[in-house]
Formats: sequence, structure tokens, C-alpha cells
Amino acid sequence: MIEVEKKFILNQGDEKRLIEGAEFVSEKIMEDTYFDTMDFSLTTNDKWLRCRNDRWELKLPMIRERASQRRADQYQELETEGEIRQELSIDNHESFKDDLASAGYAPFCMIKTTRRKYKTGDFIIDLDIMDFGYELAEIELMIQNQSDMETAIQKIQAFAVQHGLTNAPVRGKVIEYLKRFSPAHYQALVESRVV
Ligand code: V4E
Repeated sequence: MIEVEKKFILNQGDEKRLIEGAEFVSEKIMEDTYFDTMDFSLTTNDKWLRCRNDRWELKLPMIRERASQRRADQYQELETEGEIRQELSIDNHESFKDDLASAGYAPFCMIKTTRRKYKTGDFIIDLDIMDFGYELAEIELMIQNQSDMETAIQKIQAFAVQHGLTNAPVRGKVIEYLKRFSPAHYQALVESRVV
């Protein structure tokens, strides 16, 4: 199965309309620390290395769309230290964190998110409330084949419009964090056309 997901900004009243009649699934808290080199070698290539609640993950881009044409997010996710070591060419000497530091990777962003998950029909809705004053909804559909991607994006957009959401480009939580707190890093992403 392939996950197709799209983010939406939540304006006043949106949350109530979106979850009306939906089934509450779960609430969890995620503490994310993102890592990169001093010259932003990962993120300027749209690669995102994070430690979430003590588990490592590396997101790699699958579709390289120009930022202005971004319609949905699709990334390959490496979730084991072994796979991440191989992808980043990091040999096994000490702990993973120490080996990353030796290779020049340092934290650049820490975000605590409260995620409330709901389900309605085939749609999964995540409401993400971030500790730095930012809130997003993510609407997801699961598909069997890559060829179903376009239809899934259209279904998500129609669902969002039906629920009164604004269908506009959205800055993800990390991009918004960098825009607010690390302008030089944000500018590097603009120049490399990741944003
Ligand atoms: C993929 C990505 C980043 C990593 C964080 O991904 P995101 O989906 O925002 O976080 P989250 O917590 O919802 O992950 P999940 O729980 O679904 O695994 S940071 C930026 N991107 C890509 C990106 C981009 N290149 N440009 C813009 C405007 N937004 C996002």
C-alpha cells in the first residue's frame, strides 16, 4: 500500500467542521529532533533525518517536483539504523548518535507535536498541534498502485473543499519552524528549490 497525504492550514472553525462525524482513533505526542550538516547537505536535497521518540527515520524524496508544483508529499522512509547508515555512508564505530556527530550531523530543529487521529470512510485525518504555535491538518488515503495517485489527490482535495478547508500550498512544520527561527537555513532551502 502507498500512503498519499496532503497538508492543510487550519483556520478558525476548520477543526470542528473537519472532525464532525469522524471517529476518534488516538492521540499521541511526538518529540522530533532533525539533523543535518553545517552546509545543509541533506535538507537542500529534500532529505530529512530525524529522531522521533528515540527512533531514527530518514525520509528520501520519491517524486522530485518543483516546489511550486508540489501537490502531495511522497517520500521513501528508511526506519532502521542499518539502512540509514548505508544511505549516508556512515560506518559503525560507536553509537549511531555518536557516529552521526563524527560525520558532521547536528540537530537543527526540535518540535513537540500533539497528534489527534480521526477516521471517516477511507480518509484518515491527523490534527497536528505544534509547541511553537502552529497547527496543521493532514488528510491521507491509502492506494494500491502508483497509477491511483492522481485520483487519490483529487479525492483528498474534494474532501477538503467539502469541509470548508483552504486548498493552498502549506509550509510543513519543519519548514515553518525554519522560516521563523533559522532564516539562513530557510533561505538555503529556497535557493535549492526544496521550498
Ligand atoms: C518531508 C519534509 C519534512 C520532514 C517532516 O515531514 P512532515 O511530513 O512535515 O512531518 P510529520 O511530522 O507530519 O511526519 P509524519 O508523521 O507524517 O512521518 S520537512 C519538509 N518536508 C518536505 C516539505 C517541503 N520540501 N516543502 C514544503 C513547503 N513542505 C514540506
